[in-house]
Order: sequence, then structure tokens, then C-alpha cells
Amino acid sequence: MSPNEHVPSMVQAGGYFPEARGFVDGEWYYEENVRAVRLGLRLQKKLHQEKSPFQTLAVYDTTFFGKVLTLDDAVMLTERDEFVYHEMLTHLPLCSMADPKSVLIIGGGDCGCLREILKHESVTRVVQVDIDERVTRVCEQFFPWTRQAASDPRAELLFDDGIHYIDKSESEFDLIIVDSTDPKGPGVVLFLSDFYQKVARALKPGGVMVAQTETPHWQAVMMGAIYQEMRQAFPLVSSYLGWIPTYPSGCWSWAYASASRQHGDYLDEPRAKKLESTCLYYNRDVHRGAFAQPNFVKKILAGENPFRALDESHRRFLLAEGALS
Ligand code: AG3
Repeated sequence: MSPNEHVPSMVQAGGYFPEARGFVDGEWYYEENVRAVRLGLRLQKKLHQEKSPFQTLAVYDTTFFGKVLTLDDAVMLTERDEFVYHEMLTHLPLCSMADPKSVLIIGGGDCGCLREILKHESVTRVVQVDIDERVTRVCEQFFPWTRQAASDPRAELLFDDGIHYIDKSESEFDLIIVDSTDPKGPGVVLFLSDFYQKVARALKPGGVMVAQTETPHWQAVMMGAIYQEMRQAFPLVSSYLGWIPTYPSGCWSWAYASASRQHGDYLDEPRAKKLESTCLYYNRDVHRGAFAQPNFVKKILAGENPFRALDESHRRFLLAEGALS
């Protein structure tokens, strides 16, 4: 059992609410979360769909959001707002370091993170390990940045299980970025303390891990459990927020974790300033402000569930409906 009665283990959290599911209905694509809320994107047409050995990939065209990539029917990116996610997962940690040289991306097959990392001249090596080569190949076909980023001489693209790769790595990276899908199915391992411990070992002294950690609005229990797992591997863990309209609830969180580095210890002002002109989201004000936490998020990070009564009543409803086992 979990040491904190309010925060179930990651495994229990996984079953707390059903996973996201997506479907096309006429000219709309809907992503449904916790069987209670749907986001609808108006479609132009389906450009691609396939089943890889790992997941179902689809690319849609829309007039408003541009092209949209889904994996297992969850929205991974749209051309309209992917900049938020990719800029926040890369520039925020990279501008928190004086001279970052080596970066590892776990996941990230669409190469959005890679594209942003390559803007940093000090970085000489970026290893990207995504289990599913098809994500990269399909994105190369539909998103203009993928091919360009993937062919950069500083980039090393491996198609392998991130856990295998990180097992063999020790004190190698200044920054490790976990650009994963939701914690479900085989992807859950990327949210467990065992994995985070391996990440901690693969970091150089003073290194940082950042990871996507879902939404505090619909997934308080899940988010609390993720941070609990992380704290078992890293003494210093904080969380930052950003706004991504096509992700569940639109409010997204990321973790900033390290053995020795506190967020806010350092910001390379001149480098961040130079970078800002290439960004649509990231700037120095956003960098500092992103760590400000609304009270309900503070509670989640402290292991409480501010929506406990509502969550429990929804669970009773889902149980009666047979949507939970
Ligand atoms: N990573 C996935 C974020 C999770 C979105 N979840 C959802 N729509 N249910 C995005 C990968 C982009 N490089």
C-alpha cells in the first residue's frame, strides 16, 4: 500500500479512471477523458491510419488545427499548439543550465523536442530512443520539421525500448526528457520509480530530468501518484504548468527533477533572451512563472486529492455502469 493514504500507487492510479479514448463521428474527432468530458476537433479528412506493432497511429487534416497526430486515439500534437509542449519540455531545462552538451529523449518520435533542442548551440549530442519507428516515419511524411531534425548530424535516432537503453547508460547526459504518451498499457513503466531511478543514474552530476505528467484537472489521482514515484528516485522534484488547448483540460504539467538542482537555481538570461525570438511560448517570464502553482495543484503535489468527493462519486457511477472493474 501507498505510504500516503490519499495517493494510491501508480498501478492503482492507472485503474482509477478509464483511459482516454478517441473516435471519429462524422466530421468531428472526439477525445474522451475519464468517461466524462470530450474535446472535439473539426476534421477535414483522415490522411493516414495504421497499426504498428506497438500502437495505432493516425494523422488527420483540419482547417483550424492543421495536421493532428493521434496515438492509440489520444491527441499527441496539432500543428496549432504543439509549440507549447515542445518548447516547455526543452528550453526551460536547457536554459536552466550553463553549458548543456548531451541530451537524451525517451519517446519523442515526432521529433518536436529534438527540433527545439537543436536550437541550442552548446548541445553536441542528442540521443532519441523511441520504441516505435513508425511514429518517426509517419511524421516525416506529414510534419515538415521531423525529417529536418532527424537528419541533423548531432541527432542519433534509436528505435528501441527506452528502458533497455537507459539500463546501459551511466553519468552520460546533462538532460533527460521523457516525452511519453499517457500512463497506460505498456507505457506505464515510464511513470514508475524503477525507471526514474535508472534515469537518475544515467544523468551526469548536476543533470536534470523533465517529463510530461498529465493534467491536474482531470487526473489528480494519477498526477499525485506520478510525483510520488518520482520522489522515490529524485530528492528534488518540482512541477511546472503550461496551456495546451488540444490536450485534456488544456492545462498541462511537467516535472523538473534532479539530485542536486532546484528549479530557479539558475537561468541563463542572455541565452534565453536570444532564443525567445524563435519561440511562440517560451520566454524568461514564462520560465519563472511556470513554477507558480495554484492551490489545488499544490495539494495534488502534496499527495492530497482536492476533488476527492467528486472523483469518488464519479467512480461510483462508472462502477455501476460497468466501466470500471
Ligand atoms: N506526448 C503525449 C502527451 C499526452 C497527451 N494525452 C492525451 N491527449 N490524452 C506528446 C508527444 C509529443 N511529442
